[in-house]
Amino acid sequence: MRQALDIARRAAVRPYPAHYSAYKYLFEANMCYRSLSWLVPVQIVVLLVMLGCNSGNGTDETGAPSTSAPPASVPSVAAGTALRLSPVVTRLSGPVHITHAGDERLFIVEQPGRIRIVQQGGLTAAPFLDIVSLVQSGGEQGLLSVAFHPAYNLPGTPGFGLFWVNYTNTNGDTVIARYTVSSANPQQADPASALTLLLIAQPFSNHNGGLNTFGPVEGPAGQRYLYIGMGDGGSGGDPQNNAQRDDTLLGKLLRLDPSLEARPALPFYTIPPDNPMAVAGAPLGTIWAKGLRNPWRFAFDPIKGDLYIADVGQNSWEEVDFTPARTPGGRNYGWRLMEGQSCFNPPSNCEAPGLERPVAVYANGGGRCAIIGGYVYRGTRLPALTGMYLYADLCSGEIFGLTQVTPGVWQSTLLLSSGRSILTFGEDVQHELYVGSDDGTVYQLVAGP
Ligand SMILES: [Ca+2]
Repeated sequence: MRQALDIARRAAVRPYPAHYSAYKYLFEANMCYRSLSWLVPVQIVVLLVMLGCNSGNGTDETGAPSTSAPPASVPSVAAGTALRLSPVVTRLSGPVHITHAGDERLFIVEQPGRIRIVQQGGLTAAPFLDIVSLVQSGGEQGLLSVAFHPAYNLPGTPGFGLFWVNYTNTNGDTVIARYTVSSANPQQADPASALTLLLIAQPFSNHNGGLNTFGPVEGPAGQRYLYIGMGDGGSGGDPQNNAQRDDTLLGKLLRLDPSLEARPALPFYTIPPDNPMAVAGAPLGTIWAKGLRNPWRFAFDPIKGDLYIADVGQNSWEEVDFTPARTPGGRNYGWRLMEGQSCFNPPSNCEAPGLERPVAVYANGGGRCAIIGGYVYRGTRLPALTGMYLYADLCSGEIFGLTQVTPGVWQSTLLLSSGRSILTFGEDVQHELYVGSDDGTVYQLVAGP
């Protein structure tokens, strides 16, 4: 809780740009507070600063109810899927990302700027990486994720020992940087190995996206590309219309080939030739899809390669966007024209050719505030969940499972009311799932009442 207070305090004193005053920030806080009055105040302040919780700008976004996908509120539990959260490690500082490097270790990203290792059930003493001095942390800023090269553990291959982090630097801008593991110690990264691939200016402190992850095998030589989720730059309502513009990386899903053999020199990546704007070159050629507000977490089905994006909504609707494997790039997921299934800006007649509709939405309110995307379950310990896409709500702590019951027809089921503030899901090398909570604990999702 002390850490949580520190995060809130730092967020409150952050020197916002003149057009985004501290008053505005507090206003947003109040907006969110009203829908969260069942929580104690300290928790609320921490929660709302994550993920653009109700970053309203006074615009009326009372969208019409969904026309197809129903709110994910069905309080039923499928037979045999009684779940609970089993603590794995505690006393972490903002566990915002949980992943693996192709071996049995869990890597936990702590928001202030550390990557920790869990091995044989315990946290190793020394961080794998500590870049606290480079990171501005608090609210939606910080060290937000890490992606290990798919061949990270294969000595002699070009991907050996490489990983890419996504963080907010001390100017408040997004940095995508590559690091290398220490040549002497596999439990430590080499902090001097940093190379910056992308430096993306952030006009506001919120909506930084934040996930780096590798997609399925896609390239002609079997490459797996690095995908990067970028928020719309922040404030509320996307005032710069970044998500719909083609001249900024904000509000986009990016896709690039970061392999060492492809580009050992600046900018340390190449642009896949089938990216829709590849001819634009670096960096705009990295754009893969647009129309996203704050895709804090997205995931590829490890078996099918389908893409699930959980896009955090404005004041009304949270959404899941589904894209089948091998779909060409250039998709437009709708924001700020639409929020969920409803017009946002303009408030009516917002339809444009080719807008992708979400496959699942749920309304804010009733304790719900922001979607936290998870994974398609492909582990073995919870067979009833196989093939189901799990997601959660940051504030309510509910965990849902989304299934395509027949082509084009999707159903969300409430799997667990965890009672926790869920910051992220995580996956280990066996595809078992975890959640990170703002109580500083990483839990494993296990069977049992
Ligand atoms: Ca959308």
